[in-house]
Parts: sequence; C-alpha cells; structure tokens
Amino acid sequence: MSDAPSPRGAALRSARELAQAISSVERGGAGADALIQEALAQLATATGPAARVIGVTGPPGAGKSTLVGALADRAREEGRRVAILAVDPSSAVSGGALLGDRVRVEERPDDDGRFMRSIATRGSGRSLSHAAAAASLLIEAAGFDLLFIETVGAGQADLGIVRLADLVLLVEGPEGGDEVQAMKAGLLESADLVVVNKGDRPGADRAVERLRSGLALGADAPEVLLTSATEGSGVTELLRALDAAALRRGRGGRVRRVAAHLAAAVEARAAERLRAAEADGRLEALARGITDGLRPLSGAVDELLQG
Ligand SMILES: Nc1nc2c(ncn2[C@@H]2O[C@H](COP(=O)(O)OP(=O)(O)OP(=O)(O)O)[C@@H](O)[C@H]2O)c(=O)[nH]1
Ligand SMILES: [Mg+2]
Repeated sequence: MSDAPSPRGAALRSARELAQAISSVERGGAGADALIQEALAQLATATGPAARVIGVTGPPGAGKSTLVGALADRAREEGRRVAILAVDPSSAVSGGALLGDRVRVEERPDDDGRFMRSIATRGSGRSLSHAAAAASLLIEAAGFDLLFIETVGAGQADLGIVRLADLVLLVEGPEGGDEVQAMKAGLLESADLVVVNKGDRPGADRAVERLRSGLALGADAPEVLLTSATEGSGVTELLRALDAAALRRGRGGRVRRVAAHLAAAVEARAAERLRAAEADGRLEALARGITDGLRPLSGAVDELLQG
C-alpha cells in the first residue's frame, strides 16, 4: 500500500520515535513540553487538512476496540493514515496497563500508516486528558489523518476526550438504551453518533429502535447505526457517517486540541502550585489570615495561583 507524502510528518518519522515521544508526554516534564512545542511549530506551518479526531466511548465490553479496529482497517484500505489511542483510566489506580489485553487490534509493524498505542499516566501527576491532548498533537504532527481515541465509558477521562475530539461516537451493546448508565454520565448528550454494535446478536434491532425513540426527544439528535464489528457489517456505513458528521458538525479541529492541551496545562500548573503551597505551609498561613478576617479570600486565591 503506498501513500502520497503527507504535508505533515517531518518531526517524528518513525512509529518508534512517535511511541517514545508519547511515553515522554505520559511522564510529563520539560522534555515533554519541548516535544509538544516542536509538534506545534511544525503544525503551524503545515499545509493540508488537519487530522480528524474521533472519541470512542461506551460501556465496558460493548465492542469499542473491535469496532475501532474494523474502522481503522477500512480507512486504511482507502489509503488514510490511521492512529488509535486507547486511554486507560484503570492504570491510574492499579499501576498496570490493563489495556494491554483490551486492545484487540493487531499491531502491524510493516505498515507505517497505522499506529496504535495505549496511554496511562501511572501516577505521574499529569492528568489523562492532558496526556491524551498532548499525544493527539504528536500523532497529528506525525502525519496521521484519522485518530480514534478509545475510553471506557465512565468518568473523568471521557469528559476530557469529549473536550479533545472533533466528534464523539458512543458504542452500545445490544442491550443499549435499557440502562441509563450512558445517560447518567452525560455521554449520550455529548455523542455526535451512536452505534449499536453486536448487531449479530438478538435484540440489537430493538436497541436501535429504543435509542432512536429516546434520542428523538432532543433537537439535533445523533444518528443511531447498527454494526457487527466481528462480522464486519455496517462498518463502511459507519465510517461514511463519521466522515459526514465531521463535515456537518466537526468542532474546530486542531484549535480544539490545542485548547484542550492548554486547559489541561493550566489545571496541572494550578495543582502543582497548590501542592507546593500545602507543602511549605503557605496554604495554612493564608487560611489562618482569612479565618482571622485579616485578608479576603479572593486575594489569597490569586496569591496561590501566582505561586
Ligand atoms: N458477537 C459479537 N461480539 C463482538 C462484537 N464486537 C466485539 N465483540 C466481542 O465482545 C468482546 C468485547 O469486545 P471489545 O472490543 O474488547 O470491547 P470494548 O468495548 O473495547 O471493551 P473494553 O475496552 O473492555 O471496555 C470481545 O469478546 C469481542 O470479540 C460483535 O459485533 N459481535
Ligand atoms: Mg476496549
């Protein structure tokens, strides 16, 4: 398979270099910031379209990884350069990379148009959405056209991905729409497209109907499609629908990713300053001053943020 030379892609030539750069942003620190700056400088002068970033979320076991693998295969057949980033919130707690067994896509070392990686922060203090935003910029600078970011459908990491992605795809199983899990997490509202996967299983058609009628209440309701990732049905249609949705309501492309990174960097800086103030007693001293009525709260906040 031969690809036309990409207008992006000079800074990180090989998958190995890209993987090392992503490891560096997982760890954080000055080296990571320099890599991101380099990627940004390169992107600022790049010609051609920005990468398309699709966040993929949904309940555990719905078939997200299998479906993303199938979508990636299809996009690859069209000559697009495809990357997959699996965001692993569990390892923040367990210290291990559970996604190792979760990722169900074969690595293809002979294909430089395909890149796959799971990221975790392993207690580096850097938030997952910070690492994901940085990694997405590195992947874009390495010349990939399409990036899928998979998260397990629960909690903070997903909200970070929503902030980062151009489009959010919610993957449900055949029981989808019964449980309010996705709705509770606010995922259904943030989805641009919903897919009921495991269409080869009984009940999948009814899940589509349930979701469609549930979503019809809202204005601008996302489309609901049906796939079987293992049998390959509906995958081409889903890729087409994602492309169409990105054109219709893509949310700002690269600027969005830079904004997500910037927001995460500010959060990280503020958290760092707060930790330092806690450690050296300034937090307590300020709190004492406020308690005694000697200083206003807002002034103390400014002082802490300035470090
Ligand atoms: N019958 C059927 N099984 C599927 C389909 N897609 C995925 N599976 C199976 O469902 C199981 C879970 O698939 P994954 O792709 O790992 O699901 P996931 O949503 O990524 O799971 P987590 O990352 O653990 O949340 C695997 O055993 C898959 O083979 C499908 O379309 N039909
Ligand atoms: Mg998975």
